[in-house]
Amino acid sequence: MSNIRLTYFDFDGGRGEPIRLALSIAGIEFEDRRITFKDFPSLLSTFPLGCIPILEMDGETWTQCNALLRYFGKKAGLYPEDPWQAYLCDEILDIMEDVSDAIGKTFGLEGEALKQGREAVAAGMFSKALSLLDKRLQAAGGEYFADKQLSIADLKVFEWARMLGAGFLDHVPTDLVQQVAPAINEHMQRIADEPGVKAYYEKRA
Ligand SMILES: N[C@@H](CCC(=O)N[C@@H](CS)C(=O)NCC(=O)O)C(=O)O
Repeated sequence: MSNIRLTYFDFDGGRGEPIRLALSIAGIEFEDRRITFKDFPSLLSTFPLGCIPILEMDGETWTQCNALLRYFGKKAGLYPEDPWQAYLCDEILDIMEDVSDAIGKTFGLEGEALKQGREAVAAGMFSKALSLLDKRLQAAGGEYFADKQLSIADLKVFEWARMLGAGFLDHVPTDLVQQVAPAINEHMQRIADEPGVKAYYEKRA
């Protein structure tokens, strides 16, 4: 019986999914608590900062997706030891936080406001981030973002690109990644074939 419980929304993406993936690759058992968007408001007061993911472990509740991802990423051998390579990995994680913040502002919008908001994010922050990610990937050798091997930066970008392609976000073109950053599209397909990633999704299916 695991003493780790991760709480996040019930979809395979966002800030929670890379942590699920890192836990799985590290071989750490955890309870995957998934909550619906509908139930979120009634549970809000139980989250220390009113947001998720949260992770319960050893009788305490822990927050901050990137800190959690780094912690379990280190256990999984998915975080560089070299300080510069670690920076390259961290920069990507924080770019993805800016991306999450930008799209987060569109949740709750409806109708034309949602459409306009989403289109602005797609043409703005999403496209800017994709261009920068593309540039960083090429500079790192084209295969992985840091250390010439799989790291949590690859997992984080992979989850986002995968979610965009799946059409999870209304009004964001599903071919945005292909259009703006072909190298990130190829990266997504390659990371999907990494043994630990493949094993996780085979188990989920
Ligand atoms: N700094 C936090 C941000 C977490 C966050 O904003 N989570 C979103 C979901 S991806 C959330 O709970 N949003 C609902 C809200 O803030 O009301 C982290 O890194 O974990």
